[in-house]
Amino acid sequence: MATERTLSIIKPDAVAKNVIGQIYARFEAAGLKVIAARMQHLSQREAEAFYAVHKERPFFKDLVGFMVSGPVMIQVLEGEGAIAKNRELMGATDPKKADKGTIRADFADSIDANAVHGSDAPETAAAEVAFFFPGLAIYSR
Ligand code: RTP
Ligand code: MG
Repeated sequence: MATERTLSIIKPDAVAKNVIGQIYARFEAAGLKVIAARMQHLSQREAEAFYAVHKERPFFKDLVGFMVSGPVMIQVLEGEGAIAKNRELMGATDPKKADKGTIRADFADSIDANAVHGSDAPETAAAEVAFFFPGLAIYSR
């Protein structure tokens, strides 16, 4: 499998719970390397632009409202099959349906406050990395 990069966000609920380190430890244990990172409190416009693919969905307003409710931790993860690996670590969107031992099963409260975001395909990963880290140095060694 090829080395990939994926965009990960630790959402406001998990930042508020003080579990950034525990989530990073899971990335590291799975062989994913943090090669860029920034804590940021997203503006309404930034959150709407980031989640623009969902703008016609009924949950869009709640999703954006939640994402601007507090600071988030944004990172680029690099590793073998990083996109799928991160999605596996995250677990299902609804924490009630997430497998035991996944980030969402262990740290998320609801489908809205679900602890983490992860890119879902190579095209979205490339676009999402560029959205938050345009032209920024990314340290892979
Ligand atoms: P994410 O994009 O945040 O990594 O989550 P995901 O791929 O697992 O889920 P996605 O379908 O992309 O939805 C984005 C976020 O919107 C909220 N959502 N609510 N009420 C609902 O039916 C519903 N569906 C999705 C979730 O917070 C989800 O993470
Ligand atoms: Mg998604």
